[in-house]
Amino acid sequence: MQADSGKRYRNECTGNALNTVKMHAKEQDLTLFGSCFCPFVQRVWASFEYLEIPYKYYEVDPYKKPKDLLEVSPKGLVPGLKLNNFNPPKALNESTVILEYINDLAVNSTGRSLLPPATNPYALALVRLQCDHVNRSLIPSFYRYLQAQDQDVQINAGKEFHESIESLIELLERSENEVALAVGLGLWITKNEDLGLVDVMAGPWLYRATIVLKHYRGFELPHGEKFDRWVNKVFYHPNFKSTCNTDDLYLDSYERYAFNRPNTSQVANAVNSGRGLP
Ligand SMILES: N[C@@H](CCC(=O)N[C@@H](CS)C(=O)NCC(=O)O)C(=O)O
Repeated sequence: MQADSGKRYRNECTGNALNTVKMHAKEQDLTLFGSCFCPFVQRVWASFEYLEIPYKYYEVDPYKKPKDLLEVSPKGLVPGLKLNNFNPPKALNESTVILEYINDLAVNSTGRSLLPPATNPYALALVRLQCDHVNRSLIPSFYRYLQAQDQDVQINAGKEFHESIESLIELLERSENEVALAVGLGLWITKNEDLGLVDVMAGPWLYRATIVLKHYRGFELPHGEKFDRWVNKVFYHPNFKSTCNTDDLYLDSYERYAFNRPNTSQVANAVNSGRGLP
């Protein structure tokens, strides 16, 4: 059993993510309020890169809740998005809402999209089913597993996380089998090289699972030809990779979850008290 070494979460990006921060330091119409370790931020951040929408990246400490963060995100959670082209500026919060917003902006400007075309409502609905599963099952089970302390609870939580990944695979296969035109279905589809909504929705937790759950819980992602190929396509996609930090940043930042320190975060408190995530 490892011991809690008291490491703190980081507040400065490293590796590829740091290079990307440096390239997005100039004022723009949109400011992304982010924190280097945060998977909810990474969803939006990788999407900004993919959609080719100009933005400024602004690092904040969401646990200190600075005033400028609270102005854009009422609970002081990252990501937040500030819309500087309004006077006075407007703001949005919630990663899924911000994602839909910047995707709509892109459809009307750069022409890029993370989603199937609006002319294919069934394909869109299948992608939304995948994303709903990620939010309501994959993400809560990731934190339950990481925060579980007793060994038998850990074993069960690990099974639950594993099963949640298997259910996601079924939903990915369903879209592949049921939708003829694969545009917008993301990297699961063999010939697709474009990021899709489910890739950015799930990718940040799967990525952290390979580093953090592996280190603290000895977890391995399930293996299978199609799943391995998908996961690699997501992790090595240039727009995902450019928002990844070095492994040490995640190991340090998640130690507080792995030892379930009191008051780690709003997410950790929600998991401990059996409430839905904030
Ligand atoms: N539902 C939110 C969750 C965002 C979230 O929980 N972000 C964490 C960082 S990973 C945070 O800001 N935590 C601050 C806190 O716990 O006070 C979203 O999807 O944007």
